[in-house]
Amino acid sequence: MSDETPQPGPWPRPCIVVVGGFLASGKTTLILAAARLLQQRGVRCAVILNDQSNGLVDSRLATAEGFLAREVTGGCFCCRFSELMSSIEHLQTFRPEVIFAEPVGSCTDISATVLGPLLECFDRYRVAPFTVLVDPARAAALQAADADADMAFLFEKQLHEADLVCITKADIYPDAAAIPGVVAGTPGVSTRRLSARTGQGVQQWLDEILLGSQQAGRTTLEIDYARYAQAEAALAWLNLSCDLVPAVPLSPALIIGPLMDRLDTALTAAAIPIVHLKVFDRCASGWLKAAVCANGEEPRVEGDLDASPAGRHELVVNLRAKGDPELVRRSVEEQLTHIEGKVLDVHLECFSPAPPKPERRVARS
Ligand SMILES: Nc1nc2c(ncn2[C@@H]2O[C@H](COP(=O)(O)OP(=O)(O)OP(=O)(O)O)[C@@H](O)[C@H]2O)c(=O)[nH]1
Ligand SMILES: [Mg+2]
Repeated sequence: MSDETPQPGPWPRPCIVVVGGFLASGKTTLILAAARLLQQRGVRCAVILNDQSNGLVDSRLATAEGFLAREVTGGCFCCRFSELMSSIEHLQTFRPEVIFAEPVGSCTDISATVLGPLLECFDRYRVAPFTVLVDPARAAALQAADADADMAFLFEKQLHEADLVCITKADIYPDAAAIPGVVAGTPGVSTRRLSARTGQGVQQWLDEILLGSQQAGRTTLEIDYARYAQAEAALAWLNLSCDLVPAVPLSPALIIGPLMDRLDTALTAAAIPIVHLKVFDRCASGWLKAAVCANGEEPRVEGDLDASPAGRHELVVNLRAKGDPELVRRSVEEQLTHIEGKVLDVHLECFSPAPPKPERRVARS
C-alpha cells in the first residue's frame, strides 16, 4: 500500500464508498478485498449490503470473513434511503473510518438518488467518487448484437453514471481490451483494471477514491423510470434460506457441490439464463460459498473446502435469473426435494423487482 494510504483514525468524518456495477461484476469481492487491505493498516471498516429481499449470501460472507456488516433489505438503496442513513448512523457506534456500501446489481440512477442525498450530509461524511465495476465477459455479452435488451439497458445506464469505472477480474481477463465490445467508459471518466482475487490494482483504486481529488456524484443520468422498471422486472429474484439436517453428516462442500450442479442443470433445462447464482453453507466446522455467473460455468468457491462433516447446516441461496419468477421458484423448490434429510425453517421468496421509487433524487449539473 502506498505511503499515503489512510492511516488509523480518528478521521474527522467517515468516508462512504459506494461500489456499483451489474450483477456479479465483483462488487462484494472487491469491497472485502479492499476492507481487508485497510484493516491490515488499522483503518476501521464496515460494509453495508443491499438487496430486494432478505437472506443475503453477501452479508453471510462478509460476516464469516470477520467484517462488521449491516443490511438494507426489501428494496434498493434509493428506495430505502432512510434505512441506508439509519444503517450508517448505527455503524457510527463502531467509529468506522471507511464504510463500503454495495447497491443492488440491477439498480441504476444511484448517483442522483444515493450519492446526491449523501453529499448533502457533507458535515458528517465524506463521499468517495462513485465506482462502477464491469466484468469484461458480461460487457462483451451485453454489448453484442443479440444481447438481452433489458439487461443491456441496465448495464449501460450504470456505466454512464460512474465517476470511475473499474474493469474487474483482471486475473482471468488479463487483456480485457481484446474482448469485443468492452467499453472504456464514459468519455472523461477514468477507467482502471483490477483483480480483487489477486489484489492487482486494489491498493491504487483505494488511493484514488480515498485520497484523490475526483469529485463524487458528477453525473446525473437521464433515465426513463418506466423503461428502468420494465428492465428490472424482467429479472426473477430468488432468496432462499433454510436449515438442513442431512441423513448422514456432510461437509459444506458435499452439500453445495451437488446442489449447484442440480440447480444449474434444472435452470438450463427450463431455459432460464442464470445471471448470478450464489450459495452459502455454514455448519459447526466451517463455511463455504460457491457462485456462477452463467449456466454451465464451473462454480467459484470460497471458504473451507476441507471443513469436516456436520449434522446441521444453514443454507442460503440467492439466484438472479432472467425469466418468469414462478418457473424459477419451481425449479429451485424441486431441487430441495432431492436433498436426503430434513429441510427445516424454509424462507423462500421469488419475485420480479418492483418499480423503483427513489425517496430522494438530487440532480447535479
Ligand atoms: N477470477 C476472479 N473472479 C472474481 C473476481 N472478483 C469477483 N470474482 C468472482 O465473480 C463472482 C461474482 O463476484 P461478486 O463479488 O459476488 O459480485 P457482485 O457484483 O457482488 O454480485 P451481486 O452482489 O450478485 O451483484 C464470484 O464468483 C467471485 O468469486 C476477480 O477479481 N477475479
Ligand atoms: Mg454482491
